[in-house]
Parts: sequence; structure tokens; C-alpha cells
Amino acid sequence: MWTLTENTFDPASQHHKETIFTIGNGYLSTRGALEEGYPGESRATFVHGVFDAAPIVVTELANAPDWLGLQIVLNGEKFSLAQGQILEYHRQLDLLTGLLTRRVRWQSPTGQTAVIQFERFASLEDEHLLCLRCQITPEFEGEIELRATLNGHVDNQGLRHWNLTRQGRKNGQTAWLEALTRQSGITLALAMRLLSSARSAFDYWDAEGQPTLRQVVHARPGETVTLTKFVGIATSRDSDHPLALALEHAARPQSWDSVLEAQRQAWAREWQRCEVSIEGDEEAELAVRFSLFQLLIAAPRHDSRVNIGAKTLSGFGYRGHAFWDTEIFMLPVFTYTAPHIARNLLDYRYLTLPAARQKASDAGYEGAWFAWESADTGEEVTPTWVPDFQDKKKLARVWTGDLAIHISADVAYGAWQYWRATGEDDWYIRCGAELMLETAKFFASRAEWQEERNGYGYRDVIGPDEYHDHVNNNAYTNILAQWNIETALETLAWLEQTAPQRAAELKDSLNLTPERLARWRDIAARMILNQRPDGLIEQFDGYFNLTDVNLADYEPRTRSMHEIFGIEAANHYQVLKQPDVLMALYLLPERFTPEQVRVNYDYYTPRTDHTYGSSLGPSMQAIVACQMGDVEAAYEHFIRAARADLRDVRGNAGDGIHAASAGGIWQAVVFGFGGLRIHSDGRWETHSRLPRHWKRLAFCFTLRGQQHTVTQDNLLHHDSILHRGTR
Ligand code: IFM
Repeated sequence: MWTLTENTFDPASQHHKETIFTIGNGYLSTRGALEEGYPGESRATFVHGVFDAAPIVVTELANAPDWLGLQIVLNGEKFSLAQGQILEYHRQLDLLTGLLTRRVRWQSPTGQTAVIQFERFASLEDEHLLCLRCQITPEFEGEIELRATLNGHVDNQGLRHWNLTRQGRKNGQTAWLEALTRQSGITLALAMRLLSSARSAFDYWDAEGQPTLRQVVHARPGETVTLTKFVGIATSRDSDHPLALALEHAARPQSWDSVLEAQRQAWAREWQRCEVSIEGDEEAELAVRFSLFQLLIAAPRHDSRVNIGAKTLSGFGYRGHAFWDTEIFMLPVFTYTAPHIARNLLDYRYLTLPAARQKASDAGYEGAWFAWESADTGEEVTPTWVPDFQDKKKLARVWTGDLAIHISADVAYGAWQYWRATGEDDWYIRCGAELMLETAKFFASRAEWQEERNGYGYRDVIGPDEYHDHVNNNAYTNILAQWNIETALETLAWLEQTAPQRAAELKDSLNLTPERLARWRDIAARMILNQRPDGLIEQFDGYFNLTDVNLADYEPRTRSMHEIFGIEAANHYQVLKQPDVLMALYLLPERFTPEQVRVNYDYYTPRTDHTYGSSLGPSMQAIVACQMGDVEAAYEHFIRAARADLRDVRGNAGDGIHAASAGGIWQAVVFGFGGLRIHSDGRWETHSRLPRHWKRLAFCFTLRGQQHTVTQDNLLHHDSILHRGTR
């Protein structure tokens, strides 16, 4: 199944639908708002890297001037779904081509009827090109008026980011608009070129901030009028002359058919690298393809100065800021299916190393402490205070920017996984090794000797489970920090063998003296791990003494346990926002035995807020459940993740795509149900555990430049199937 469809228009779900019908091309995304507009819409286009200052959230992606606008007036009556009658309605997003189509048969309040079809896509082949086509087939005789606009009067939920600097008309059918962000000083230019099946000329309306080309056509019943709008877009991040670039790209297309054909081919190349099919479960298949589509349209292909935000480019949520969601949830998808994209994302971290060093040094540490929320410069942009969800008139302190140190190890992990998967030694020598060493240096300097525990650890942190803040010795943090330091030491030894000059350079610039390295070894060897003899790991010091809760007592519920208990009180209960210990066990399988995983899985699973905790949790929980052979439970968690956006089960899909969950969905299918395991020496094997109703799973992945396709039949519907492979 490759299409997402909607057969009735429901204004109450318009924000959710705007999110899931988002189109994009890795340079920008446009939400699925209607061309003609609708009251209360959350219309937005976000362009990678176009940030501007904003109160509280520090900086945010500025909603770009709108390229979509098309007003249709039928015999003097404006087409709008807010009035008249919708006689037929169908919208679909074709994931195979990125083409969004909407077909409406509409009757105006005075009874003029027409079939109106819109199609749009963001060209994957030419990232500066946006394409829109409208076909109107009237059932009346009279006049059709078309008004195509570029609109600079846009805002971010009330906050305006643009000064509208210039606008104009180039020739009979081209108009343009230029705008400048108010604080960051980024120029953005849009140029639209219209093609019409009708002969009448276009008038130009020089409306302030909204250049408009207008055409009036004599309509006859059954005769289709077609208007095509090609829009070029560029910013001063791309060129010193963004307007010239935008005009050039708008002028390029020969015809709708030719750009659509190029689009089909470009998307065929994308899918060829990452296609997944699941026979026997259309919902799961659509969910994993939809997740891949959403990640691919957010993935920067030609720019390593940007990251993917927690809501991709599809909504206002988290303001375009990137989190650990990138390295731990999304990056593996790219590392194993589109390494060139993974590399751009890692290069972004490499480019933002100076900001990470600064963050560490401002806090009194060495090395690189990456921002918990990162935007254009890599400086910390986590808001310090946000409105409290229990009482919006009060403020709640956000501690993650101050205490979530695990982000540095997550970045290092992403770099290391990329290197192991691609075998790109050159990149690791040039960039990856420095990321590894600088993050290790941070963890070594942040580690505290804890006399009473006879070991090193981290006090006053937040782990992945954010229901508990200011904790000591969070297991995930300690385990990943230990891994980071050990892997940095191995990296250095490897560099000394492979690239002695670079090793010497890094030792010198990072001051990696023998004494310092000896201390790293000591810290790694004596890192505190709160582990009982049976293998159960305490999530942080004192966790086992907290009040246990039977989550079933709170069912049915529609709120997170954080909301139910309150931010402060949640600290006193054992309920987790998302798997914390289990995440560490998943990421570092070679360090833990299956028995250890089992004991921790059994303990933490009933204590996790799977339904309304973090959207990051369910897919990870599904993978560990698969490893435990608990396939039914795994499917339940997986399908919960699959429905986060498609069915809006959390009620917040209107804020944008849950990007980490999208990455997690792919990981759950490939590493969970498909059981793909990749060893650090490049060998791989699969040990599938397909849900009973899946007849066949097929997926592909790339390892060290070679693409592999795995097909797993579930003929017996219960036996597991073992595949092995080597590179
Ligand atoms: O990074 C996550 C975090 O783990 C939980 N809250 C939301 C963030 C962004 O998705």
C-alpha cells in the first residue's frame, strides 16, 4: 500500500491532516493546508536552516512566505470548503512519487457546481522547485477567475519573522517576492511562473506583500481549465542572489508532465534503497512506508549545516530544534539505507563542535557537550521555562538543557555506528574520531569520584526517562558514557596504527596526555552501574525505593502519568516516561546477556507509561519485546507507534510528525521483527520474529557499500527463520 487517503473533509481534524499530508524534498516541507485556505488553518512551509529569534524558545524555523495560494472564483463566488456544499471529496498522498492530489466536487451557495482538482509536489530532482496544478471543470456557463499568489503575510502562531523587502512582475506570467528575516537576516525569494490552458492574459496585482497574478476565463460546462504554478525558491543560505536563483528555477520546467516524470524517477531511486514490504498487514506496511517518506522529505541531501528537528519540517512543535532523536532514532535509517544523508547529519554535529565545546566550558567542563536542543549554530536552545501543562498561567522549569548530558554519547554513538556500517575510514579519521574523543573528554571531566560507591558516576542528571530529574547515576547515562570513553580509547589506538599523523594532531590539539588517558581508563573501569546480582539494573540511585504504581489502576486514561501526578510529584513514583535502562541494553547488545535483558524487561515494562509517555518509547519497547520473543506485545507497542501520526492517537500530530517514532518504526520492523543484527566486524544475520498475521516481510539495507535484500516468509506462521550473511 502506497497511498494515504481521505474521503471526507472534517474541519475538526484539519491540523492533523495538514501534518500527515505534508510534502517536501529535503530542502523544505509544506504542510497539507488547502490552496484556497480555510479558517483556523495551521498553514506553513519550513525551509531547512531558516531560523529566526523567538521569545522563550530562543530561535525557531520561520514559517516561510506562502507559495501555495490559489483563489478560485466561480461566477463571482469564492471557492471555499467553509461554505457551499461539498458533493464529493477525495485527497491522497502518493508515497511513491510525493504527489498530493485533492479532488472536490463543490457547489457554491448559489448553486454553481464544479469539479476542482489540485495536485502539488516539491521536486526531489530540483530542490528549489515547487509545483502546483489546478484543473477546474465547471458544470455551468459563466466566468472563472483564478488568483495565484505569493504571500509574505505569514507568521509563527502570531509571531512575525519577515520584513517584506521587494516584489514585482517579471513578464506576463511571472511574479516574485523577496523577504528578510527580522533578526537572523536571511533573505528568501519566491518566484512563480504560471501556465494556463486558457488564452486570456494575466493581470498583475501589486498587493503589498502579496503579489498576485489574476486570470479570468470564460467557462463552459464540461470544459476543463488548467492552471499550472511553478514556484522557484531560494535563500541567502544558498546564494548571494537568491532572487535570481528563484527566478531561474521557476523558469526551468518545460511542462507539468516533464517535471512529474522527473519526480517519479527521483523517488524511484529513493525507494529502491529502502523499500519495505509487509504482506498480510496493510496498516503496518503503510505506516513504515509513511515513516520512511516523512524522514526522506526532511532529510538534507545537499546541506550539512542543518539537522532534522523532532517534528521534521512538518509543524511548529519543538520549533525545528533537533534532539538525540536524530542519532538514536532517525540516523540508523539513513546509515543503513542512505549513508550520504547520514553523513550530512553527522557533519552537522562536526560543524557544531565549537558550540558544544563552548557549552562544556561554560559549565566548567572540558570536551564537547552537545546542546540538548540544537538549531542553526549548535548552541543550546532548550527553553529554560515553558508554560506548565497543568496551569498555563504558570511557568515550569525545563531542566534538560542543563542536565541531559547523555546527548554527547548519543552523538558519538551515531558517528561510530555510521563508521562501522559504511567502513568510511577517511571520514572517521577526519571527523568521527574527533567527535568520539571530544565527547569522551567531556564525560571524563564531568565524572565524579563517589567515595561511598567506590566508583565514578554522574550526579544531577536527566536520563531518557524525563519523569525523573536531578537524579544520580542514571543507568543509561553511565553506561553510554562508559562506552564513549572506552570507544574513544580504542579509536585512539586505531588511529595510532592507521593514521599516526592524525593521531598525533588530535593528541596535541585535545591535550590527550598519558596521564589524562590513564584517568579515562580508570573512570571507564570503575563506572558505577547499579546492578543487582540477578542482573536487574536500578535506573538511578534510589529508584527502587520510590513508590511503585500499578498503571492498570489508572486506566482508562487520556493523559500521561506526568500530567496525572504533576511534574514534581512524578519524581516520587517508579513510573517511566520511556524505556531508559532497556534503551541502553538495546544500543549495546554485546555488553549484556539475554538473561540480563530479560530481567530488566520484566521489571521495567509494567512500569513504563507506554500510552501517553514519550512517543519515542513504543518502537524501542517493541524491539526489546521482539528480542524477548514476546511478539504479540511487540506488535502492540509497534502499532501504537505506527498510529501516533496516522491516527493521531496521542492527539498532538497537528504539531508535526513524530520524527523519532518514524525512525523507531523502521528500526522495529528491521531490527525487531526482522531481527537484523549487524556485528561490528561487518557480519550480519537475521533472526526473524514475525507477527503471526504477517505473511512475508521484505526489506533492504546497505552495509559497506553493498545493498542486501532480506525476504522472510512466515509460512509456518510461528517458526522463526534464520538468515545469515557476511559482507
Ligand atoms: O527527545 C525527546 C525526549 O526524549 C522526550 N521528549 C520529547 C523530545 C523530542 O522528541
